[in-house]
Amino acid sequence: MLQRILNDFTISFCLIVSIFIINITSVTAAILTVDTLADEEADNGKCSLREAITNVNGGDQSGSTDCPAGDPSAADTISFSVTGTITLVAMLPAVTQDLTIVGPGAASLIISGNTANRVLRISSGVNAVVQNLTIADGLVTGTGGGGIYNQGNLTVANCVMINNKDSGASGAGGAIFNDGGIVP
Ligand SMILES: [Ca+2]
Repeated sequence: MLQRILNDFTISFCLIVSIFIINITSVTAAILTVDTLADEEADNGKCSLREAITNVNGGDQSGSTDCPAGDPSAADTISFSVTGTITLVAMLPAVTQDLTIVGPGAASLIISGNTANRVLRISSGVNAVVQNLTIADGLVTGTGGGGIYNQGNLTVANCVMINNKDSGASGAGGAIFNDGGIVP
């Protein structure tokens, strides 16, 4: 009788462990935490926003080993452990894989195009979410979308868009230019 109880207990315990492992392994999306305000691609132990986006796009660490690898089979998340302003030295890489970029709050994190660069571009077919941050000082000349150029399925939530411009003759979509994409 005691042996029977022990056997039953062992089987139950194994089932619980198995379910736990299955739950752990089914969560595959990567979370990449940006821990520097610098717009850099140096192998310096700091994960920049530029490096993180490249890793998400590649589903690997092609941007930098300073950031975790992107997951090629799931929608990844980029978050921030820093507050302040990221001043871009060039347009960020176009986002080509499903991605959520979530800041610590629109008053706490600004991504600035430095009145010289577009800030974000979302490629066709990509589901992108941008939330809790400010996109400022994006600039293009005639191509639209100084802040964000969207060809995908873009959700913008709790963001501030400020001083983003298209200085071209048409001047279309200074903050967000929607080129065949969807902005719900
Ligand atoms: Ca780095």
